[in-house]
Amino acid sequence: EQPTELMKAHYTSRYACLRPCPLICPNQGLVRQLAIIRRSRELEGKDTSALSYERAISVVKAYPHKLTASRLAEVAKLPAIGEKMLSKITEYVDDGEIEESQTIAVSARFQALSVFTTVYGIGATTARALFDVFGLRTLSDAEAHYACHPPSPARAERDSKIRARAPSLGIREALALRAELEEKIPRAEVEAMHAVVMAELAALRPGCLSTIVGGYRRGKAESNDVDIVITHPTLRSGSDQVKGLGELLVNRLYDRGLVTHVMHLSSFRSPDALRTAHWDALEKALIVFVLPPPALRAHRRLDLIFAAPEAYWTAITGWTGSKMFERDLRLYAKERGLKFDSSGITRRRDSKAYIPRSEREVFTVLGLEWLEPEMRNA
Ligand code: DCP
Ligand code: MG
Repeated sequence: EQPTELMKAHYTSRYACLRPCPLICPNQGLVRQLAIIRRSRELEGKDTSALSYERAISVVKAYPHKLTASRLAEVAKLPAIGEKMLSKITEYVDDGEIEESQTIAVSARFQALSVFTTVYGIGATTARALFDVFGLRTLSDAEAHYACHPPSPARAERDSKIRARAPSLGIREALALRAELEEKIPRAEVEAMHAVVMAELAALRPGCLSTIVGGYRRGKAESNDVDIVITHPTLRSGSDQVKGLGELLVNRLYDRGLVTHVMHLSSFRSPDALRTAHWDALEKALIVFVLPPPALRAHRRLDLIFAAPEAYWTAITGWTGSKMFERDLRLYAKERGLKFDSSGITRRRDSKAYIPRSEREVFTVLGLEWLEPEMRNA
């Protein structure tokens, strides 16, 4: 892939939301090696270090040239590239690999923690407890463990509050579905899922608008889940209508056998609902979906986000990602006296709300140059 003029003009920017960043960059090998270290830091609960790696990776992804020894002096001056990061990058340029990445990748601990966290509901902290406290090493260890350890009362209590007929996805169910939920979803299937959901929604409420967001919108060939932002021109924000629509749709999908589990429904933030700080006031349904026959009916993770028309375009920008793009978008807005999240843009000093009527307007209000979703892979 040829780096674009746009990439060459902006790759030194401090904010990921200003750096055009393609899905595949000229330095994918380096990105892969740094990502192993980043993931290891995350699994070990070293969040500050993980974020340093994530920032550096994002800067490398936007770098428009193949990295060679003669370019290291320039790379040293890029944002987020400190001494330690530069020495890793130098190691890669010299040897074609990073020793620490190799050591981590083959370690039993990294492999076990990585596998444990592929189970929905098992985060880094739980994974470490399984490894350190219970001495578990494999998925069958985990299965045996959870067969005789019921979920915590707090978790069971939260699950019982979900306002849906479908059962929640406990650890045991997540373990049983793990192989399918781990499969990547090709674009054609993402589109088929979207079509089915919108047809069911149209039967409940004709005239809804929707956009498939997340990695699909950024051009990924395969996704881990499907994210869809939904609105209706007559929905009033602040009323219970948006909430009602999410609930109605999930229950209808469940009755038709298209939803098997509900992990989360509502805009209420439960402490362990998501593993990261990313949240907003929008109504969300995080569910497990299966296509109707004659499709293969593999279980897929599906996130539905419901927004009033005023919040539709910020919801689309906020859920298109990437995560790094979103993080810096919020920081960039803050720097300019604004507050961005998926539910809207407000001015900090007097809480004045801006109502963008397109995604381009979201960018204009924030003072950002337009970036195609395919270039938001920071
Ligand atoms: N998002 C975010 N922070 C989170 C979770 C989500 O900013 N912690 C936003 C940015 C993400 C989008 O929502 O791109 C969708 O999140 P996903 O976790 O579904 O990630 P992707 O869709 O980007 O990739 P994939 O689903 O293929 O893993
Ligand atoms: Mg996604």
